[in-house]
Amino acid sequence: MHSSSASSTATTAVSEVDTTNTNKEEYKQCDAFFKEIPPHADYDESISRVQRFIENAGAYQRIVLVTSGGTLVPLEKLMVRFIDNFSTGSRGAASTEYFLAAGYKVIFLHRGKSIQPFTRSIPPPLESLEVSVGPCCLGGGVRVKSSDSVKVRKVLEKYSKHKDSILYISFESLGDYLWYLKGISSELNKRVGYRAVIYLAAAVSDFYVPKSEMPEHKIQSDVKPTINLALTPKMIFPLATLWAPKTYIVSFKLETDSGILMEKAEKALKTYQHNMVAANLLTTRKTTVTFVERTGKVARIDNPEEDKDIESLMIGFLQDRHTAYIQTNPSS
Ligand code: PAZ
Repeated sequence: MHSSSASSTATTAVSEVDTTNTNKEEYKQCDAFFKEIPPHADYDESISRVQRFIENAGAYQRIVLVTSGGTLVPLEKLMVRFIDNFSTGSRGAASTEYFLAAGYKVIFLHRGKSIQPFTRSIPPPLESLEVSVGPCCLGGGVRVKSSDSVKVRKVLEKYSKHKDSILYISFESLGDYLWYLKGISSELNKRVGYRAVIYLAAAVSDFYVPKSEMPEHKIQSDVKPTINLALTPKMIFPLATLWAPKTYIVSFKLETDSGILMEKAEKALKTYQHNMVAANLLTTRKTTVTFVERTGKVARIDNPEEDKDIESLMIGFLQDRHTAYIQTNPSS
């Protein structure tokens, strides 16, 4: 049986922070990053797709931007090598399915080859398909093996139900990702407002190689290379205060040391002023996630069975919190 629990306790409320002295510097750092790193060649076309998706969604529709997978950081302008991270995209892909089931439309901003909604649950084609005997016209050809057919059918049914409610936008690099985050969140703020959720499950690199430090050509191996990394500007602050202040923003905090996780989650809320942090540890991220809210409320979601999706419980919890948020913003 699927056992799970969500427990709530109140901690000290995360206090409001006066941003007047800090925001100029934070915004400036982001502007400098966007001046240095141009958007992807498909950026304008992708933002037009986002606009059409939102327009077609209807006036009262809730929409969530789910970010998923890891960002790549190029080491050379003509890139051969890059820095990457561990993220598989499993969290974002599973969450997308549960948001769809909860009635949200989803903009799925994902790393190109990361795990995808729906296909994540079916075996790869070379394992699940077989050649059937006889000529094609008499029913011969390729078919799903009987051992997989129930599973594949269920996924196909779910996919056809939701396929018009999901918009796929892919990224590879840190720069592509941050441009899309800014562009899509601004559209959501303008056109969807309080009914929009921004769910930041992607693992975003904290470091990058500035253009001025980046060699044009492949780094040669005859000398030991020196790579100068710069800190990626913290984008959640401008996201929450400038680009998309009406939206309900959930960021994720990943740590490997359990001793600092909650402290870091609370600090993130205080610094960035968004709505919720989902705190998780690398090794237990599929079984435990702790939500911390601006009000100071803490809710721990436990899912002892790793083969079940913890995201089902997470999205149920978030949907309730988002409903409460919409209700406290009467103009929505
Ligand atoms: O992508 P995945 O399912 O392998 O992992 C999910 C996760 C750990 C990347 C996500 O839950 C998360 O914590 N994202 C934010 C990571 C960060 O602190 O940058």
